[in-house]
This record gives sequence, C-alpha cells and structure tokens, in this order.
Amino acid sequence: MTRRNPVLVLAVLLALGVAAGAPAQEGYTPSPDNLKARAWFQDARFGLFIHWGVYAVPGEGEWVMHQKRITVPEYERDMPPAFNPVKYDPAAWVAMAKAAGMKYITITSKHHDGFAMFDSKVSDYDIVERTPYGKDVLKMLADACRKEGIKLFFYHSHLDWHHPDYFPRGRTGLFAGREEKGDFNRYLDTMDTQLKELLTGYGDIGGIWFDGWWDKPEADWRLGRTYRQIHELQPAALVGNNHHRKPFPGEDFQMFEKDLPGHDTTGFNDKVELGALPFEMCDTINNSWGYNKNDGSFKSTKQIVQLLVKAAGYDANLLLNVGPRPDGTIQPEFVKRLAEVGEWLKAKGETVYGTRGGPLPPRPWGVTTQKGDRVFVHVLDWKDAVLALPRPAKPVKAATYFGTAKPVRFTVEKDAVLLRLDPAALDPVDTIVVLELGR
Ligand code: JFZ
Repeated sequence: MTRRNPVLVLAVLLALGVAAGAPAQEGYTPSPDNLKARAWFQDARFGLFIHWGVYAVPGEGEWVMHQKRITVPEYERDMPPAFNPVKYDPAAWVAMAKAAGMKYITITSKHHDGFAMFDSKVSDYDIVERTPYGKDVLKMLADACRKEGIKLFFYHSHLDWHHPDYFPRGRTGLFAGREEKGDFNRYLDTMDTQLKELLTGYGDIGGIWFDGWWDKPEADWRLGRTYRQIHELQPAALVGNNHHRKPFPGEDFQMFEKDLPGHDTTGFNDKVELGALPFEMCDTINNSWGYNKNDGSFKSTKQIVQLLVKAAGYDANLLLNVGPRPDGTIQPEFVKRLAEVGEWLKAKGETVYGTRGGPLPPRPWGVTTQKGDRVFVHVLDWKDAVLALPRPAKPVKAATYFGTAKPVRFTVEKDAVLLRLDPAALDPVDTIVVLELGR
C-alpha cells in the first residue's frame, strides 16, 4: 500500500458525500430483515396515507396554521380543545384500507404544526394531554393493523411550527409568534426521543416517513444520528424522506410527491434523481392532504386505478391519501372510491401486486409490469387496432387478454411486436394483455 495524501482522501470523501446528498447515516448497511422488508414493500404496491391532526377542526388543510398566520397561543387555544373524534373507529379504517386492496398505512404521528397524535412523554403537546378525546389514536390504530396484518408507518415532520427550539427558522412557520432564539440541537433531541417512543411503544413499525427537511436544506439535521437510532431499534423499519432529492445514506426507499418517478409536474421535483432503492409515489384523492371541507376536486375511480397501474409500471408503490374529519370519520367520497379501486384490484390485482415495473418503458399509451416470464401490458389509452411495442429481449410465446385468456393476435417484427387489439375487448380503464416470454 502506498501512503495516501490525506487532503486528497478528504476531498474525495467530501465529493462522494456531496454526490450522495446530505450527510446522513454514512456507511449504512441494511440488515437482512431490512432487505426482506424492502422486497415486501415493493410487492405490496398500494398503501393508505392518512393526514390527521388537530388541523382537521377548521377543515382547511394541514397548512392552516402557516397559511392563516395563526400564532402558537391561538392554535393551542382553538385546535386541540376542539378535537374530539368520538366516531373514530380504527378497525373500520383498517377494514376500509384492506377492502381497497391496500397493504400498509402511513399516518401522521406529527405534522408541521408540531402536535403529537400519540401519547408522548417528552412533550405535553399531544392528543392525550390536550384534547377532550384524551386517547392515543396511533396506539389504537397500531393494534387494529396488527390484527389485520396491515403494516403501519409513521409520517413524522422534521419541520416544526410550534417548538420554541426550532431555530434558526426556515422558510415556513414564521408567523407563529415565537421568540427569535432557540437551540436546534435541543429540538432534535426532543424529536429523536419522540421517534424512540414511536419505535418502542407501538410494536413492529413498517417505517418512518420524514418530511420538512426542505424547510431548511442547509441546516445540520443530524440525519445520521436519527436514522441510526431507527435502524438500531427496529432494523427492519424502512426510512424514507420527502426531501425531493436522490436518497441520502441510511434511507431505505425513495419517495416521489405527487409525481411519477422522474417527472416534475409539481415544480418541486426538479432536483429529483432516481436512485436504486424501492420507489413510492404519494398522491391525494382530491387536492388536499389534511381534511379540507371546501375541496371537491375528486379524482375519478378510473383516474386512481390508472395512477396505481402507472406507478407500478414505473416500479413504484402508490401511497394514496385520505384526510379524515375531526369527528373521526372518513368522508363518503373517499370511501366510495377506495371501495371501487378495491373491486378492480380483486379482479386484476395479480397484474399489480408482486410485480416490478417494465420490461418496456412507460409510454403515453400505458405501461408494463412483470412477474417472471409474464409481462402485463396495461393499455390505458389507445384507440387503434394495432399497438406497436418494442420487441422484448426474450421471444414472445403467447399473448392473451388477462381475465378471459382469449388470444390476442400478434406479429413479431425485427424491432417490434404488433398487437392487434379487438375493439370489443378494449376496457376503458385498463386493457391488460399478458405476454408469455420464452427463451
Ligand atoms: C409535504 C407537506 O408539506 C404536506 O403538508 C404533505 O404532508 C405532503 C405529503 O408533504 O408537502 C410538500 C413538501 C415540500 C414542498 C411542497 C410540498 N416543497 O418543497 O415545495
């Protein structure tokens, strides 16, 4: 071994660190259980996102504190005391998710308003101590999930509009009336303690879904310390972070907010690069995450099914959101659509669950998913009699309509496979052609 120039070594390490994103859990090696959990996660393909907090009371979304410039004392006075979800029925929520064909639930343990939806010992700003309801809704949900074999993840906000030590401030939460001082490391200590509570008091957790890093990307978030604690307490728990960048070391899946992987229709996914971890995209049914009584812009069931199928074609899960009402119920528009998606999955789920995206690239007409030597061609938008596909690497042995198993006429060219689709067999939601590949 020759002696290395320490300055050069440091420069290379720094460059690698920068390329990998923010300093986080450097040198992280996922445990065998974690790798198993990642494969489970990819097979699952469909989860329920739940944004629920005291912000549901006014019914104007989870950003109401920031948007309406509500100060900490006003928020404390008006929201928690009015939050009394007497109709909350966690078993019904889990049953709804299950019937929709969802395999996991990701619920807000703390959103940007800083209010803990669980019985936190390190803070009294939580559901048990501040609301008339007085019960730990996450504990109740964890128990219901365990009974039904649904995995539970927690969404936990890095960003905090309530904590005095969230200082220096970032881009949001500037109208909360907090003093212009604070100790950020003390805030992070509290956050880590809350995460420890979540990872030790609620059984096996699917993972932690972080959000809010983007409020101050330049800050030292001590991500390494936070991620290490999670992986030490529960090695199989999957860490994800909604920072809209390529994954940082210590993360176990990559998430995409309101966009398919690699797309940027929202404007905040412009810095996203695709990494090698499992993908998950999240989206809303209307245009709101937290309960918004004035948002009636519901996606149709067809749009949701096509979104799920497209996500699968991009090798991503779909985490689909509901924002329950302050009384604990989920609005009928959501319930109805979820039930209908579940009906579709009951018939066609085989072409989604346990598949991986590809082998053909996603196109405006649709996407492909695959399982072994079976390729599912999901034709989502095509009106003509002939659909030309790039020729797969392996020979096409047979082509049939999924469900009826009726043959699809096809011809193989040097560079293409031409599918001749029977107009009578076209399904306005998703016409699925199964290709059997050989060797
Ligand atoms: C974040 C949250 O702010 C939001 O309330 C919700 O929980 C969603 C799932 O995640 O949404 C974001 C995060 C970052 C940006 C925009 C929306 N951003 O950087 O522009």
